[in-house]
Amino acid sequence: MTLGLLCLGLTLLGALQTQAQDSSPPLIQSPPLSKVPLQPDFKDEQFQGKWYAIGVAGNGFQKEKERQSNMYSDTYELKDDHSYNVTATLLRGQVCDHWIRTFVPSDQPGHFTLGNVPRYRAIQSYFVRVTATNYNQFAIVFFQKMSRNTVYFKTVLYGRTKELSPEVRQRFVDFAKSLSLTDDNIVFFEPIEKCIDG
Ligand code: DBH
Repeated sequence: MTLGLLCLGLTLLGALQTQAQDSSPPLIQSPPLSKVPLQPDFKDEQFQGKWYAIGVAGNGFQKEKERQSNMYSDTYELKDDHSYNVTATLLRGQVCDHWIRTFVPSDQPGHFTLGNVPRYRAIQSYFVRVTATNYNQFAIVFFQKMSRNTVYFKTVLYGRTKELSPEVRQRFVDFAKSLSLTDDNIVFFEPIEKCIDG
């Protein structure tokens, strides 16, 4: 009897230990969308065109794992119904990958949902909010997706050029930290030429 309890106790202890080793730190919670700033008087026509992704920060990102990630580009094209076709262009190994999504305008200018969500297995909801932009130099965009009942969020710093001023980069870092993210969640990409030029 006593031996039995001892065995049970040791087994439970072992299980707890394994669990502690397996589990990653808890995810930083997404702010409610209503708390995420929105670019006032958003102009969808001016926002069109090619943006370089200069950096990303989010609760699913860790600097260590993203070390030396390549810069990619997102090209926004307005359709007649004022949705955007967004083409991501990225270098994967030695090949250029293109990936098209649709952002459908929502109740407020600058706020979008992902079109055709059922096409993306595992995605339950997806929102995009243009937090700040001056259209001709930089943009800070907030993305939130729910996948497998978990809410992930990220913010991307876009540039019309591959370099941005230290002030704009700092503004992005400050914004990320206002979302409870830490330096470890903020990644700046390696500028490249392949695929994203031209
Ligand atoms: O677009 C995404 O894949 C995405 C959006 C919000 C993402 O990878 C994330 C948060 O971590």
